[in-house]
Amino acid sequence: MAQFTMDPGWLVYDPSPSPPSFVLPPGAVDSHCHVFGPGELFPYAPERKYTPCDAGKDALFELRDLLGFERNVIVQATCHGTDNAALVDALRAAGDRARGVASLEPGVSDGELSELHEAGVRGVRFNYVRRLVDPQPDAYYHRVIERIAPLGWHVVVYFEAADLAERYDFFASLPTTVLVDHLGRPDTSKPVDGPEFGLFLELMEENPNVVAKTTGAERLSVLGPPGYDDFVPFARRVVESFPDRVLWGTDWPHPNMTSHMPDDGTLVDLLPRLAPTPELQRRLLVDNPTRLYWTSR
Ligand code: 0GY
Repeated sequence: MAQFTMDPGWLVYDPSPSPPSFVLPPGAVDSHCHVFGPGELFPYAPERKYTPCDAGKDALFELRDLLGFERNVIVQATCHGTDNAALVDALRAAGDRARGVASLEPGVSDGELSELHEAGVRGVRFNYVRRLVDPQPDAYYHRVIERIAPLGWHVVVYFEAADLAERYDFFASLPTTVLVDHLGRPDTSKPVDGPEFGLFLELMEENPNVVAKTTGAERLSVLGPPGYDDFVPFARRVVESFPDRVLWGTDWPHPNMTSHMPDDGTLVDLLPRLAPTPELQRRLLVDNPTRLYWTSR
């Protein structure tokens, strides 16, 4: 049986987050969270760049219920490589209450693809963050897209803001919905109206198939909790400009945090500042994720 020890200094998720004061609308979806292991049952990938603490499906479902979400979108994390077994196990256990985003190689078999689809996977993730993975040439990702296109899945991309200029044309060329993790990781010490975030807003303006996750307050804020005040204007700008093309999620169990471990209840309590009206909240938390994950094929 494989034994894993989490990395020295790894911050473990908060085992007892506060129940939020903000009451989520009925049908709310946590659109970005992960499961890690447990390593004994679902070994971490040999090529991984970090070894996390175990954070299995039961803890995720407990958090879902405590915070008041109805459903989860579980995103394959790089510590599991392209072995999606822990993800599939969590999706099967959740039934219709979860959908998934997988990591795939172009050589994935038809059998594995249909198993993933049947379990609830509706997207594939391309991760360009070098501390997490070694990015591949564009041709590799095009080959993956050819494999998933018949299933009607979308593509999730994760990249650093400084790398957007280099990837812009590739992202703009993709034929699927392109869902961007963590607002494209803006530097929140820079102005929301500045050129760096301007390029991300331009990507959204020019490409109606680009959708943003307004996630990552805890990793992008320099000012930190409880207010994450420097993150708020970035998320709010995107929510107000593109109300039908935004999602939100906790990012539990918050891999690779070094500054602090957030209280997930505090993160939920940020929502009225990111989406200040009940209408915007409903689109962000219910309508948009339901359309993308529960009404597609
Ligand atoms: C996130 C963020 C991170 C990690 C991963 O797949 C991953 O390992 O996405 C990160 O370290 O920024 O969304 O979970």
